[in-house]
Amino acid sequence: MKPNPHTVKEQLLSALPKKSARKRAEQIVVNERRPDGSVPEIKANVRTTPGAITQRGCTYAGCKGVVIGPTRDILSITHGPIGCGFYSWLTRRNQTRPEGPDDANYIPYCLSTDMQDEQIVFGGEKKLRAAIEEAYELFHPKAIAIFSTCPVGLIGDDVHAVARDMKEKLGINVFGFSCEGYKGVSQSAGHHIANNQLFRHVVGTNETPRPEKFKINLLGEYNIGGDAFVIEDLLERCGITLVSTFSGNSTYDAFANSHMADLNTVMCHRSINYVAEMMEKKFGIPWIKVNFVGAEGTAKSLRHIAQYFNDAELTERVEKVISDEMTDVLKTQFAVRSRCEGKTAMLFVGGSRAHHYQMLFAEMGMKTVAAGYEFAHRDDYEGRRVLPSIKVDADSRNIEQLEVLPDETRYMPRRGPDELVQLEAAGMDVAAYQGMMPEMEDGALVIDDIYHFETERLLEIYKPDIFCAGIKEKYAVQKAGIPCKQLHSYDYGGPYAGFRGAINFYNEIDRMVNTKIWQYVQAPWETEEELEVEELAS
Ligand code: CFM
Repeated sequence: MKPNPHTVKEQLLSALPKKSARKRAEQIVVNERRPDGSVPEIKANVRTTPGAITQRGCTYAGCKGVVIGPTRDILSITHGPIGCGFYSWLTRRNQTRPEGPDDANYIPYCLSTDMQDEQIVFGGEKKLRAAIEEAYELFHPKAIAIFSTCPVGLIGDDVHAVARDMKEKLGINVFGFSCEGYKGVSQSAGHHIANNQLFRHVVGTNETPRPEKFKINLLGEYNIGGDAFVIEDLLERCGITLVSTFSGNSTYDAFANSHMADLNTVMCHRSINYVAEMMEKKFGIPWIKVNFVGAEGTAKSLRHIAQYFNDAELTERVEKVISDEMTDVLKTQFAVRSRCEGKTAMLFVGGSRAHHYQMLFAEMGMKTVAAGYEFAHRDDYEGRRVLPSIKVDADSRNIEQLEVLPDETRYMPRRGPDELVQLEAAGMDVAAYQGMMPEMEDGALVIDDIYHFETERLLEIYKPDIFCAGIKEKYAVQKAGIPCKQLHSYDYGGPYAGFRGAINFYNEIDRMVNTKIWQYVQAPWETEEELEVEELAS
């Protein structure tokens, strides 16, 4: 029998003390799409209750690991104790492909100031300066980025002053991030801090003109498992020029030159919407929401880009690429549907994949019965239309909000207001994102910042055919007899973006949900007699 989501919600809350349950109730919502297009309000981007096991990461992770990390030729130095550098070293599968053998790629390196007691007591700026000089001597990079870890903020090291001095001394771009792990309630704060500094120190610093006709940036695509390679190839075949990607397979120069594009396309709204908005304000580049996860989403996104440029030849090429690719996509879809139709999935991932991957499951005939983000905001759940009603709390106020004005000489609106209205009328989300909940079924459970306890209860109650999360959850899920697909790292698989990626995903999920292996999983205590104390001791 299908579980009643309202009862499930009560069950989840019943384990908490009354006051905590009351607060938690606002983060667990039964989805409902109302006739006026609205959905219920969900509480998000708030502190995790102490004691709850959360999936979340820290602000440093969002800044260094997520947004800047995938750029291969910015040399990243973690200012802090060695653990922060070590545990953020090559743990995210953002791939990169330097153009030639002599092109810089610092991603394999882990640079840290290795802060010790002495720096905690007497300050770490001296050691940071020395580290920057040493790194410069070794690599001669175009740019150096300094990332602050928790103790840096606690002892008050001024990484920005050090960056300014070193920039002058070395003659390269050096900039710092106040992305101390505790700065926000999650890694989301780190995204914002990274966006601000990229915009302030890098975007628009390279004026090389771009002669191409159809120039776009791709924002919020991080090349996990090679996704960006697939998208790059698709765009190229369509004749669309990718000026820069923020930040999968990216370079410093591409960021610096990105204001030459005529359109910003945004994949992961959560992590990079700030750059899109700031570029709109300063340079007049409009942004649209795209999604290259799922064959349908990919086709729609390509068509929207073509519509934006309104060029018959481009449209024809885009249609040709789509129809070439769709033959194989449909063949695989048809094959897997016979085995996957009606199966259920749950997705609990960061800030956009819990939404995007529902499309891929839908293409296989599978249903998403519960989903949620680790750290996204209400606009990612309910759509940007709720932005004016989001209360700014002390934690959000803590993160700098850049005041951006039109550039005196370089502001050039790429499209007039009328043209933008026309594009919207043609079904395009111009400077808009509809959010996850309007695309989920009524009765689906939406849970923000899911607690591990709740994950285990959901598995028991719903017994979904697949649960999507990350490495921290993976083995607990499998021990419950349910396959777990990691949607952060792709379990060493991928790519899953674009048409080719969709085919990969269909095949992989088909294999996972139809294998019998998980139903044989039994914990030893479920089968064996309880061992006597003496036996255990021997
Ligand atoms: Fe955006 Fe991401 Fe995600 Fe994200 Fe992430 Fe990621 Fe993610 Mo892991 S930028 S919000 S901070 S799509 S690392 S590539 S998979 S939690 S859903």
